[in-house]
Amino acid sequence: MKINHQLTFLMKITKNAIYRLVSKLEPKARTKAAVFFIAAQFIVHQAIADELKESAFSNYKVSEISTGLVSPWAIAQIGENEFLVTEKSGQLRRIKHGIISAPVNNVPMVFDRSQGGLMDLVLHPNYQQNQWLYLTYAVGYRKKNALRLMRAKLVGETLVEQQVLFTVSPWKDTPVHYGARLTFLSDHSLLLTSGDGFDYRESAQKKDSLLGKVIRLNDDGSIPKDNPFVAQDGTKPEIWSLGHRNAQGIAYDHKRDLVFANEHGPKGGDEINQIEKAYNYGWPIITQGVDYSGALITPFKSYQGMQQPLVDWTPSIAPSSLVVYYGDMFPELNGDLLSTTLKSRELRRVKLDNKNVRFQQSLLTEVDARLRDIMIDSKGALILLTDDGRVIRVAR
Ligand SMILES: [Ca+2]
Repeated sequence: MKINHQLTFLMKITKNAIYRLVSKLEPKARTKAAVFFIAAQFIVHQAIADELKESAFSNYKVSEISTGLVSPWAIAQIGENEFLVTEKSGQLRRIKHGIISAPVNNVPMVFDRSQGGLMDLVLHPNYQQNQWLYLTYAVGYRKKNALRLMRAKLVGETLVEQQVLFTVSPWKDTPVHYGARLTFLSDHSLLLTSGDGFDYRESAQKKDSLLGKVIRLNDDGSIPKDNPFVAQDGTKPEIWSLGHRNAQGIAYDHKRDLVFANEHGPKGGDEINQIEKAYNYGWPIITQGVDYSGALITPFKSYQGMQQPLVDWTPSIAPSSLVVYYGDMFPELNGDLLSTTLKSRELRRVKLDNKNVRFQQSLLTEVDARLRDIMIDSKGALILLTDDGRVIRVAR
């Protein structure tokens, strides 16, 4: 594990420094120094053991809440034992005490093809008072489609008061790389990830295009006045940050007041970025990855004015959603970034030390599934969606 490497490295430096000091001492003092050195080594070894023990994620139970969903994409909790879940082909369903309902009525028609369809589902921070559900989905057809954001209320088994809030422009003719994840910030504005559409990767650097961006809107779809490019001619005022490829996880960390997003790289170069207003995250000018063919995308791995990722995953693990864990059930995970993955069939844990990565760990490999979405339930348990149609609960 990484942490082990760091501490071992530290020990080596300390050891060399001590040898240099000791060699200058009188014989009697050397004996004392040797005793001190052995004690110091013991303390460092103990520190490694403590750190590993303290950080271990164990003593948990994996249970299945439901099975039989078809390509579920997102899940949100609406009651004690009640969830809403999207299926990519266009169904919104309730799950109550594990029982999956018939599709909710009046869900908008979606463009269901390849990576497009009904995608994210997030509750307004004041959902208990206002009942607003936010949904993202692909609209259009093969030659002209786009990512759309809408909100609505679920009354009985029907979506009512539907409002289309936003549609990404320009429209595109590829059914892939939508992004489509949502998170609310503390001021109740929201961030939406918009993918580069695959064939339009150069657009990720263009401020007159909404492809390859993180977008910020107010909860009613209007454009916040403090967005970074509202006053610039020839730019899209919805842009919050640029240079993204296909971000499928975004999370607001309310304790640190930071936003994190993960994104798919090409072959290699998957990333977690800490998202800041107006920052450029580099795609496709900088990346650690190469094209699927193995061809070089760019000669640059760094470039002035472009942010390096907080985490680079080369080879790719295919990150699909992201949360920052806070809860009473698993204190050892508090403040950790938890990223579901498709390709590497694990939950990737990233422990931070301030804004730096302390270590990473692969969790839940025994579930052995492509993990599509994660949420923390009201008790602090982890709720996971698998591509093979299960809702899984990880609890203690
Ligand atoms: Ca990047």
